[in-house]
Amino acid sequence: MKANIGLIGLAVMGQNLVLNMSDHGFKVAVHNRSPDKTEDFLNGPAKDKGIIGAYSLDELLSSLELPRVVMLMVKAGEVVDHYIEQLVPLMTAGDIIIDGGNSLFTDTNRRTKALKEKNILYIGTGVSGGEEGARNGPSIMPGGNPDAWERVRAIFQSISAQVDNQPCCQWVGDNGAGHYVKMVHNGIEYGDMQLICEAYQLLSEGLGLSADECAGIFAQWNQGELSSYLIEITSNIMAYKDTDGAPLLEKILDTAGQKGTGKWTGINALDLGIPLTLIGESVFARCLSAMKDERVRAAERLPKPVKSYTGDKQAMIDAIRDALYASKIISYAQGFRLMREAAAEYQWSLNYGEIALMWRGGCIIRSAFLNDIKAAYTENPQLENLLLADFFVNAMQQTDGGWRKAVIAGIELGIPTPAFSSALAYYDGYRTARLPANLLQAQRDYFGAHTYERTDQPRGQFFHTDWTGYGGKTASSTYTV
Ligand code: NBP
Repeated sequence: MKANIGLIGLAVMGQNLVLNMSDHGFKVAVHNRSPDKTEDFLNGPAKDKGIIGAYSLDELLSSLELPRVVMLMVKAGEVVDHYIEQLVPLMTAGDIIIDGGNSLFTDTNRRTKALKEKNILYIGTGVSGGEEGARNGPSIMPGGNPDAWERVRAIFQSISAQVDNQPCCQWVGDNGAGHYVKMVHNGIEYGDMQLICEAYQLLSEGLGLSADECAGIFAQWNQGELSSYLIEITSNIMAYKDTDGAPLLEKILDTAGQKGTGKWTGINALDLGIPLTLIGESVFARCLSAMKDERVRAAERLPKPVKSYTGDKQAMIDAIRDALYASKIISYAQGFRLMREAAAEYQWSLNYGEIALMWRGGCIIRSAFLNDIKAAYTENPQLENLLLADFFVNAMQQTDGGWRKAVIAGIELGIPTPAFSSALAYYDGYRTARLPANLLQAQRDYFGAHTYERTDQPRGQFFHTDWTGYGGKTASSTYTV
């Protein structure tokens, strides 16, 4: 019997996806660069599951039913191009290559178009949820050549997470749309994690609460509007004890790593001119944390406010929860706003409600809150910004006071809250009809003759002033600052 799908790359994600497919009744053939890993897999976790081992690409392709589907779960970047180059000469028109790694969406744009010319159908798909998700049901975000979707739909929608009997997997859009949405998902994950870390530092350092007390607070928060996988595991982490009975969390070095998808999201937001401040701050917060030795030296030289919190602790705990919830809303509003811009820029027709549903299960950012986002887009699919949906207008009103109180406490106590406070600055900027950019435009016109529009003249008319009396009357047309 021929296999329904071939998978290349038997590291943690590949192995678990294969086992997941096999459990759902699909016959899978596997290949890995290092043959010993294929052997170990077939004799270990895949034993007696009828999975076919292939030790060359020829062997892999000849074990597949037509049209052939080959999924790559390998290191993103050149390795993907390398496999595509090797596979294409062995394939025939209508065969499908899927890249399930964390590829940059522009690479997926390029690969989809190049393979279309060769009549090979390409899918670039985000797969979220790490090892556990891959094994038991990830969130899957496929995009690429839509002609490939019907052939792989049943496999993807069976192995994905299911919430309310709906698969956390729908077709996202053309070319790199799937990898783009996965990239934004990862950026949002950076933001959610940073927000939780800021709440943790305010609770532990600001209010002097123990790890167990913090664990209890997060467990409680997990019952309400913040209910999510990340809040749940945070509570578990805080309660976890090392062999000596002390909280393990307090012994973990405070330097964060990253693999680049948060940075990609920030770079794309800058390219598209969309404020994505919370994710940007979250990436920078990881960078700052990584400067450990320098921070230790700076801590000895630079004074910290000598103040401790003396107010009502429960009131501040509630304020920190409000700050976390309000900032999270800002982060998702910014992320969805970015996707809206990307859809226009790259000619994708993105379904924002479906995207929220796909993220409800399997992935790291799964949360109850995504249902509220779905509801907002169901009510108005053309919603300009999530913040303008009635539900979120109301949520911002409810949390405004607590959010400001928590940020002020951080400022007074010298505890950094880059995501809480930049989210607040974005919010205050977004809801301000008149910003000081009039002065900015005047400055640009003063030193570079960049011109400005006037409030008392129609939009689109540009004026230049000779501010000093000795400048010329010519406006700049190419020099831009
Ligand atoms: P890795 O990203 O660590 O990739 C390991 C696989 O790539 C192995 O099969 C390895 O073969 C192969 N490979 C490498 Br490395 N260099 C190669 C080369 N030059 N030629 C051929 N094969 C090569 O595995 P992973 O963590 O399972 O992730 C797979 C993909 O899924 C990545 O793109 C990752 O970003 C993405 N992803 C990972 C997670 C996660 O939680 N780990 C979550 C979501 C998405 P070998 O065995 O011979 O070394």
